Amino acid sequence: TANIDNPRKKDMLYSLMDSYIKNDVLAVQKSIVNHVEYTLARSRYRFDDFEAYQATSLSVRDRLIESWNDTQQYFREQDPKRVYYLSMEFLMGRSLTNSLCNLELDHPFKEALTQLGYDMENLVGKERDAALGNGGLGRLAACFLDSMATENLPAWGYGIRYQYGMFRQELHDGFQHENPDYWLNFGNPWEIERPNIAYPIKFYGNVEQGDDAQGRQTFLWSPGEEISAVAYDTPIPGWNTPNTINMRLWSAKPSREFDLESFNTGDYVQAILAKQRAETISAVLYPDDRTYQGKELRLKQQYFMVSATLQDIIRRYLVTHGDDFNEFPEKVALQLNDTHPTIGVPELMRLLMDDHGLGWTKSWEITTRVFSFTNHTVLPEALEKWPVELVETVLPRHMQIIYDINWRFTQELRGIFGDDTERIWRMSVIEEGENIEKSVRMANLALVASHTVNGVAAIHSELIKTTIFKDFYEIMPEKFQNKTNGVTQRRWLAFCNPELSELITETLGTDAWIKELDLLQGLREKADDAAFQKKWAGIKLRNKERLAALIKEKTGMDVPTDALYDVQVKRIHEYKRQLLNVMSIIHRYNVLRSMSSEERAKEVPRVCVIGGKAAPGYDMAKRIIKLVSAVGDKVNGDKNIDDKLKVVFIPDYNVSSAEVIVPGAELSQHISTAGTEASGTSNMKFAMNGCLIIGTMDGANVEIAEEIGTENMFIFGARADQVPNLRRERWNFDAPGGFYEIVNQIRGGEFGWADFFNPVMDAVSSENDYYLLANDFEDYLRAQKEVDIAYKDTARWNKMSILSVAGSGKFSSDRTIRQYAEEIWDVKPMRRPMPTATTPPK
Ligand code: IMP
Ligand code: B1N
Repeated sequence: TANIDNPRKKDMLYSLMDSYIKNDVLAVQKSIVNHVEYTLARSRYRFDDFEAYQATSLSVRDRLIESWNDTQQYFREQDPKRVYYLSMEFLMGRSLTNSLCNLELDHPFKEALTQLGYDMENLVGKERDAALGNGGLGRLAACFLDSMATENLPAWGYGIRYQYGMFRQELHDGFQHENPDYWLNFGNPWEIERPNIAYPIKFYGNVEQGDDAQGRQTFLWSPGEEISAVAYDTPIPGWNTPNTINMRLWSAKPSREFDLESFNTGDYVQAILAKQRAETISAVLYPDDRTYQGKELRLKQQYFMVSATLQDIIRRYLVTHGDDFNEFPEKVALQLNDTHPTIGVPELMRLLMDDHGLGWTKSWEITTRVFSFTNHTVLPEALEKWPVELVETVLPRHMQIIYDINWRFTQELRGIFGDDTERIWRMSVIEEGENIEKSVRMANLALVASHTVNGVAAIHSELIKTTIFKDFYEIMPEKFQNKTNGVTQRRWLAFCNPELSELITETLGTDAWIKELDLLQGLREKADDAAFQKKWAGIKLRNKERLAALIKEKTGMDVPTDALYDVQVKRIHEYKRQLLNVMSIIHRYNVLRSMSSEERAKEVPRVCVIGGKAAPGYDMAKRIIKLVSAVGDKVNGDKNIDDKLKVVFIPDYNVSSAEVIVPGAELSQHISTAGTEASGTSNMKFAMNGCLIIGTMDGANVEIAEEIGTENMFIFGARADQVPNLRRERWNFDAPGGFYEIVNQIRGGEFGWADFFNPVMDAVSSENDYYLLANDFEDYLRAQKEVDIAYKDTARWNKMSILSVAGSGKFSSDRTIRQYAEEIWDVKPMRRPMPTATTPPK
């Protein structure tokens, strides 16, 4: 900064960097070869594909950094209100194609590499996925970053730089095995380490109360452990904008200052080793999706993330505002991605009160004006509850603050409800009672402290008002909003399906849909056009060939391309009902076997693809994976069905394989029990790529049906409002004979492993059938039959496919983000001006 204050020096520095790096083919080649030689220290005459990938990425990163620096500089000058998206997960996937295409540099880079003798597609395949997330929630955060950059919002993503991302799934004999994903092994060219941006993070110890000179109470937290959070930045470019925003991930390092005495008194080597253990905090992503485990390390991770983040945000604020916090809520919006970062509420209170000397009232006013909270599930097993004893041990000062927040809140409740203790007991941030462990309900804490809470699809946002948050809705209805999820059409259509993307651009006469997805409506008028349909189908066929190649690569299996590609890829979970899918596959198999070969010849051939990971401790989900494989083993080897049915389990489903699977699918399954899937986002991706949906009226399916029309989907099953009753009546529900026939087939060992599958069958038998498979089974088969009928009518199918794409405009995360910005954050777009070569930055 000393240089910036001196105008002569500033001019001199500016002249050293005359303008942005050039992007002609020769300049690109020079920068790649420079990185080969000077960064990787390889010979420019000899570097392999992986090194070419690294050097290419680094030269893309150089360009990102220019744009990033100028965007951040501009924001610093203008000091707009910023939004901070706090998330324990960012499922980014690969960056090379995305960055190049967002910067619109894909052509010169491709040409540059071709001339050097490298194939871009090959290099792209060398990149490891950044899999710092479990599934939908983490991928949503990644799509949001892309949209926030594209919409020019002054936004930041904050999270953890896990050394081990989501495990890599392998199947051995049909059983899932988890392998560590040490994704940083060969370096990560997209990140910038910031050793200077580091904050102390404290744990354990005790709090001493005292008085200051003015006689105010003071709280001195003497921690038992202190570590350091170091920043790693990943630039996030927008599309068709000069803005590049930042994702800042924290990595745990031993702190330097703390604990020096133990080095002098005790065993030096032991002291070093003890410090080294600090790094375990950011070591590994918890691979549990929607089940909360109550592990101490997870609580420490959550606190680690929010404490570093809030210290960073306050530091940034203080630079321009001095020690005056009055404007803080006009400059800062904090979005909690589920309750995972909710310990940030007492942390902000602590920082304002104990570190910056504000009183309770002022601190609470600020806190409640900056936080808002997104709920992603109504499944009770996902609601976070931390044992008070644990919080007291790990974060003693925070436990005091939580008690204080709750004391004031329950006082308020008593004012409203008098002695309706039952209700106050339910709404309390602290859960206590006979035979239950006293614990902190994080959702209640988030609700009390946030100005807004939102669900992620219309049906889900209604449901939370009548179920998990009913009591809160009754006294604070104004806090409740809906923000239907979306996905970025850049990654999930424009870049992963280039042929379709080109046809869309050609047809609409503009590529503006890449930013304004509603323009896809313009495809409607082409839905019946035979020539257009032919092009459309041709593109799908080539995408199916890519998918078939992926299946071959991952499983060794050959699948025909003239079959209907039927896909269900998502985390394996009972509520998502992969089992229902498997049972209908068995039904199809039975029908095919019972037919004469003439009858069979008329049947639509199907390739049924299932993929997804089971949480390592989720026994039932793992058994379901084995069942898919067992059914595949039997069906795929059966010579009596004339190859009319293939069953494939694609191992290690992740973002980069989704980018091939989604464009190649023709039918995709989103068949959760109504009322259980908060939104779903892959349903949107499939619809956008011309894949038809078979699904229940759950999550965002409901709105997809509104947009593209139920006649263009295959809807079945109980509706959410019927589910509670159906559950109560399970015991006297007379399941269709066909359902139990299949249960008995599995129990009888037709697919082997009979004993192993028994618990799975028990879980769907009579009154145990919590997810109502038996109830929805027949209607599901009916919908499947309609799929076959529609598929035989090629013109009709193609029309439905075109109309799916035409109707998917609503599901752009750009739309979602605009709504968050306007209706929750009050953050305005701020596009930086393009620099000119002659004017140095102010
Ligand atoms: P959904 O649950 O089907 O809506 O999928 C959410 C999104 O998460 C997918 O479209 C993928 O982009 C991403 N994802 C990546 N890996 C996984 C996984 O193992 N399970 C589920 N989703 C994943
Ligand atoms: O969040 C997605 C939704 O589209 C899905 O419907 C929803 O199931 C998913 C604890 C979760 N809900 N809850 C989680 C993930 C990790 C974890 O540790 C819960 N994920 C969802 C995006 O809104």
